[in-house]
Amino acid sequence: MTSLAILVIDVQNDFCEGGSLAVAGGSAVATAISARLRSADFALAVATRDHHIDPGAHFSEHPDFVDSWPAHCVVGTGGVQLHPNLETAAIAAVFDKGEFAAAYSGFEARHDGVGLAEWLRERDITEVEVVGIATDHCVRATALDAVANGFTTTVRLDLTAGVAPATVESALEQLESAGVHLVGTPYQA
Ligand code: VGL
Repeated sequence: MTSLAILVIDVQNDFCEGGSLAVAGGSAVATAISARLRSADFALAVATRDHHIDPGAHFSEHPDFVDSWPAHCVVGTGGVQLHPNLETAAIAAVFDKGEFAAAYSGFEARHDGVGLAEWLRERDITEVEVVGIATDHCVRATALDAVANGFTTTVRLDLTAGVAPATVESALEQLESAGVHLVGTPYQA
């Protein structure tokens, strides 16, 4: 399993209970991911963060919760920080995305100027396990990009939380037809 990286997607205060765009089950998923990260059953783990400064129409005062959202994960606020239930000891690097435009995929994120795909390839990673928030948005987009970048890709549904049942359902169909392995049962609030 030494070629496996765990990608912890957007487990941030604003996406968990009490945050500005709270996803039901977010803080429980953070705890469950921490247990996964304590196993030694992977080569490395990274985290991504939504990291907004002025992402334009991604924020709205009248959000549709599909393409526009309440302000969230704004740089300089507590909401952008990783949730305290997420143990970060095993996380090798944090990748940030979305400063000036919507960025759902972790593959749009950068760490010290290096994109995620390049960073993983430099470390001989060939397989990824995607976990985090939200199943129907950033987890979905990250897993689709992982496959498109040639990584063998699994989403651990028991380590994800989704915004809405209808979009989770269509996300799972999309992931399956893209060749993403789906493991576990989605968290239901
Ligand atoms: C996300 C909605 C808006 C996510 C980000 O992390 O899945 N969802 N921005």
